[in-house]
Amino acid sequence: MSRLTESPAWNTLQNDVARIRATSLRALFAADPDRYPRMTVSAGPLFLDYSKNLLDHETLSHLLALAEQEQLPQAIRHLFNGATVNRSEGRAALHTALRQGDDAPPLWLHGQDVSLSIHQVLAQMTEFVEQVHSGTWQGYSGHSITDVVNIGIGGSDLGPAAVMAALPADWVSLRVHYVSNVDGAQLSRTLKPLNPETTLFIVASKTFTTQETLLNAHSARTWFMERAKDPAHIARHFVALSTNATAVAQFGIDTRNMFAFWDWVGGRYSLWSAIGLSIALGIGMDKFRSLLAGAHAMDSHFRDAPLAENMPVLMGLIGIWYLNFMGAQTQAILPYDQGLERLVAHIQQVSMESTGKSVTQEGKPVDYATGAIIWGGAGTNGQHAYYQLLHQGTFLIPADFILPLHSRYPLGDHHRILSANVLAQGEALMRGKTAEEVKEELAGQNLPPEQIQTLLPHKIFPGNRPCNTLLLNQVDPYTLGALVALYEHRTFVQGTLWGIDTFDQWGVELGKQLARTIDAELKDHPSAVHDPSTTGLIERVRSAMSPSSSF
Ligand code: G6Q
Repeated sequence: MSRLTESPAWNTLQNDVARIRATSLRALFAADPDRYPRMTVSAGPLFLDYSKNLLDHETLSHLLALAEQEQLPQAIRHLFNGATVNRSEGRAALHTALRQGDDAPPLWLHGQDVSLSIHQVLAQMTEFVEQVHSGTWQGYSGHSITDVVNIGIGGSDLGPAAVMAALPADWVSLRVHYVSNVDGAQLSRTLKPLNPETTLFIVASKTFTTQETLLNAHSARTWFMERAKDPAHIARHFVALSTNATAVAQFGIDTRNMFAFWDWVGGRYSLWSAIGLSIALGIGMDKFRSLLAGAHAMDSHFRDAPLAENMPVLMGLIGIWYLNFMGAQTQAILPYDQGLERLVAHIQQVSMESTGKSVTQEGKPVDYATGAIIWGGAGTNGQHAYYQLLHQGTFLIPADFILPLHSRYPLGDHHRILSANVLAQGEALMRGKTAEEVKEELAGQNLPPEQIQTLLPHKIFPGNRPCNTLLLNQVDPYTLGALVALYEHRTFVQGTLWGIDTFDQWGVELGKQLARTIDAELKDHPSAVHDPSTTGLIERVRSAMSPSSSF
């Protein structure tokens, strides 16, 4: 047993489980006519209904007590003040400072005013975006830029790509493409229709050492040079977003064309920094600032609202309730907005890379679950695919439904029907359908009793399956900023209560290390010792690469 699992607040919650298992959402709603108004909360442009969760007011107060016991309010203050919350890497995590706006007071970190540096880079971005949009920044043949290719991976790709996918195409003044995968297919297919004279490459890499990004950037440069010929033209077509000026210069990008950020910006929390340049080029600096302002609205709410009315806190605690006490392992994110589909992958990274840890900040093994498996996709598509398992499967899967109240693409009855579907799914998961209800329904269809008996078990829906419903007015940069920041802070709440390092990611290292070894073997014949399976597979891959291969 650890300090956390032996603690009074944890024990109280464990004792709540039997009471909650013995009741049902139907019963909880019947017992409290005010359950819906009491279990809704607004934050900035977002509204959350969390009343369809498997908990009562007592459980909620016990979860809040756990948050107090684990000193969440202090942790939030530390996060905003620039304390070294990422202890294993000895860093602050100051993504909140990136979105404070122009009137932000100085924020000192290691003798440097972070606010000042942020504003300098924002000013540099503003000037650059203005030059590209006005056509003052021209390609090597004197034409304006029409296409931007962001080359980056993980945190240097997912956030910006998710934001751009969410926003309406007619807001975008340049075509923005994202290349992340080292699979050459992605770069080749992206470059095929592009004109090098009017294409700008953004090499986005915090470290500027990431194998995939550097290889894609080198291949993009080769493609460009085959057409532009003169290396002097690179300066008009390649810019870098990085913390590593030396490596940027070594790659051959003029550091005057580099937009800096800092080690206190975590990769998956970096879309608000220079890493957002592709967004700013796509939608303009004003809308990029609006994205920052939306995130700032959520930051202010998270920092200032009491825990019991704090949206990220409540969502984080509810997630902990399911994972640590009710036996859930996964969490579905289900936006009812096609443009938000890529947001699922971004939230997945923010959450799973941040909380997929099994030791505490002090390096002690945990004896409780951490890091839910995050997955999902856009509704209504999922309803015709994996929702079957949500409704009648054997796992408890809490779901977050996300619905914009107004569509960016109003078209006949589409949005009303989309909305009806998401509301129906929440209700169906919660209510289910009892044996009596099924019998009555089947009897109404005049089916013979034996057929009713056969069908009955298949048509019962156990119900009692929880969800949150998040409403937003419409998808715009401000709302999106708030939505992404909500999930960032929800993740921080969970990481804090689990006592883990939310901001490191050592788990990605081993695969990278081994890939380098195996790549050397694929090139120059094996030397390292592997298990028989890996050795056998290396052999097959290597022989398939030999020119004489018929594999
Ligand atoms: C995010 C992770 C990871 C990172 C990528 C790209 O928090 O650290 O996803 O963003 O590995 O790293 P670079 O930006 O350094 O290329």
